[in-house]
Amino acid sequence: MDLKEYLGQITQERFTLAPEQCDDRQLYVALLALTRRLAEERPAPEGDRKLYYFSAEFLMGKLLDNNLLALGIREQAREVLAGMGRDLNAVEEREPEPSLGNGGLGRLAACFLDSIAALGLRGDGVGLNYHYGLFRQKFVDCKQHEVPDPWMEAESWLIPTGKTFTVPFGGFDLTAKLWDVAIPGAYNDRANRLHLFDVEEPAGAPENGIDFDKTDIVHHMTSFLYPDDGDEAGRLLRVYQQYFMVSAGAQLILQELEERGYGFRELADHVAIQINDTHPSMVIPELIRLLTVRGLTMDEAIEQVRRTCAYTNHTILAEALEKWPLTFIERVAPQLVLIIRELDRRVREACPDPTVAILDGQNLVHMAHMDIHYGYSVNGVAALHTEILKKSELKAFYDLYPDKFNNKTNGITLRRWLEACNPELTALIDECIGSDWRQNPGKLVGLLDFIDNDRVLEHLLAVKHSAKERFCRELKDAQGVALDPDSIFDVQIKRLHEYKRQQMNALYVIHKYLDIRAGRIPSHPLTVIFGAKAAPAYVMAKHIIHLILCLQALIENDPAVRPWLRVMMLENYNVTWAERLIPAADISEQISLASKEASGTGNMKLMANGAVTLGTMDGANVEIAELVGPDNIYAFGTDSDRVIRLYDDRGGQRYRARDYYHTLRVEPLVDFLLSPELLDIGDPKSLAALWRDMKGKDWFMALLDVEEYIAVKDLAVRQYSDRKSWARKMLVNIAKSGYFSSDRTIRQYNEDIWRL
Ligand code: 26Q
Repeated sequence: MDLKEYLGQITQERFTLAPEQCDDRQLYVALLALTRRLAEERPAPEGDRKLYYFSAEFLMGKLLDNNLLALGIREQAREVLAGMGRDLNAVEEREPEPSLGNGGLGRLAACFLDSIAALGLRGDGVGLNYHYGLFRQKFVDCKQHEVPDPWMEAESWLIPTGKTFTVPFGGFDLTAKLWDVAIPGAYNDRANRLHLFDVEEPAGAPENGIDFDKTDIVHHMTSFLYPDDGDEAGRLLRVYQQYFMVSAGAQLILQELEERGYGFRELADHVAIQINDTHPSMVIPELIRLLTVRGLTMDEAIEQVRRTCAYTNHTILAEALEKWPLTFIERVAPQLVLIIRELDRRVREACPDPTVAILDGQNLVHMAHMDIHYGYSVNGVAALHTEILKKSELKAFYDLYPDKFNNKTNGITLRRWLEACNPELTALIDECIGSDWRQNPGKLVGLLDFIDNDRVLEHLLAVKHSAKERFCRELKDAQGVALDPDSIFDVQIKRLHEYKRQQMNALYVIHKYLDIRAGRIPSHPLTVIFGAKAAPAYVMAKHIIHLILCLQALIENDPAVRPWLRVMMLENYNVTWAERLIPAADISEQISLASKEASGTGNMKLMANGAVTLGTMDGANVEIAELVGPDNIYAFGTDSDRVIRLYDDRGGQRYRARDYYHTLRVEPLVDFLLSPELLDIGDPKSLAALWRDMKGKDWFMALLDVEEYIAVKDLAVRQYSDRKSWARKMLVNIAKSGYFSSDRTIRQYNEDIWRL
């Protein structure tokens, strides 16, 4: 194929223009059409067993660059454009980012689709096509505001399939219309699909923020991901969404099974379903229902489903473990109620322990329990997390089914998170060790041969500096703020949650601010960068955003402090911002309260781009620490065993925030929230609420580790000045990041769970 000619054909068809006459937007539309066509034409990978990955979120990010790369035409496209005096990057800027996810779980699903396709495995994603996404974040008066994020344009990656399915809700039927996004595999000529279900008549965008009539289910089914569940209508809408997704998805699976020429009694031989957290768990009773409608007995249907479904757990936070009142299911999908009762009855018959039942005393349906009893695999997402599931959170289940439990440490696609987002580092790696590491990321360890090579170390520092300069330009263009690329970029990017302890990082900023004001100047200027969205109804998370934005405003206007310390909270942090910022990061903040972060995946992305982790022994940080060794990570904090004991009521060891607050070093930092200078900028009510919570409750124990955190971070800042030694740390981190390729993770899922 002559790419230039093909592009010319498309711009003629669409705009009656030659490519040279098109503006960036038109070139984007033409490249989108071209890429979409090439991907769409690819056949599915071979194999008579097929995976369906069910997830409420798919945080795909922009797709043009990634798809050009997978199709093997990225360099060609770049050259064709360059030949016309145009820049592929500028064209790619025009693409809107799909807003179909929220955080780690959604981005993991996207990395997995990329790897499944790259490995030539047959596996599709199943989810919903949210029109206004999660929300777009705006900052007004140092506070987060939410507005709809209408990312879909007339020209998009969505392929109309013409397929529809009828979803039977209590009292009405609703048509689910199927759209597909093609997922081309790198290194092969096949493509999988992401199946996104939608309603036929979606509602327009709400006028007033993200408020809408949550009882208008038919039109708002696919408006937002995680609509506000502060009231019953919102909670019900979530259950409607979940059933809409799984019923349509289950019908699609059975339709494809028939088309492939298999009988319904052969489901488990030809299909694997991965349930990404509990949001798609109703696929279990729904499939059982559909199979019995198609002639299977209850026993047969349960057996097929039990051999088909596998469940991934992403959290041990109690508030995230879904429990729905059976009365909700009665309203939404009454046909599932008898099935769920029957599933619960069988569990009770087999195991007397009431804590493993599906229905509890208040008739709440424990979704995870259903997954564990009626699936064949339960996996955690990092070694520590899986151990905690087995030893404490899900111990009763582990005792029942030890063979079902397994660990699959998360991974990231290095195609997006290194090759595409950091071309200069990629070129340096290629220069050192050749290009094999792409298909065999373990080979990145070859970089260790260069640990004493001054030229490579200097080159590495230069690549980092240039990424920082690039980020500064992009930030200046987008948000008008000019940062200093010579300062240390200290980066914390993740959803806002108390357990992730952005508030502890804010306390460090206060410490540094007070130090500088007192004349203690740090050895190197520091820029503390945050990116985070708070769930709209999560009040404490919003207080923390407010605090960070107030600190940012305070320091921006303080000429004595600003040369040494800056705070920057990015507005509307998303995949695109992550791709810009991660190559530029020096320090990777992974400071969750040990035991609470199941894995983390940003930690892996930052490591692969040469940032040094400053973190607790939580989630995959533990595995990072083992790989890089103590000299190449700044590890600190209370370990997970002790944290678990501190939550325990017995033995009088329970954590009390005030014991840690009333110390010489901590009290002034917390009390700074009520200082005149901060109250002058911020909302006194919000700051006081956060202050009260921190000193009196501090449920996620920020004060427990704050002193050690400050000491270790100060050490990192000091050691940054020894540039050669820092470059060695960077090199070791990059060299050891191959283990975290999602290609490795997917191979393990396939070998141990899917067997495609
Ligand atoms: C729960 C109840 C009701 C409504 C919504 C939810 C809900 C929504 C989203 C619960 C959880 C989520 C998202 C969880 C998530 O993103 N978890 C992250 O998953 C990553 C991939 O495994 C891990 O790396 C992170 O550690 C984990 O926090």
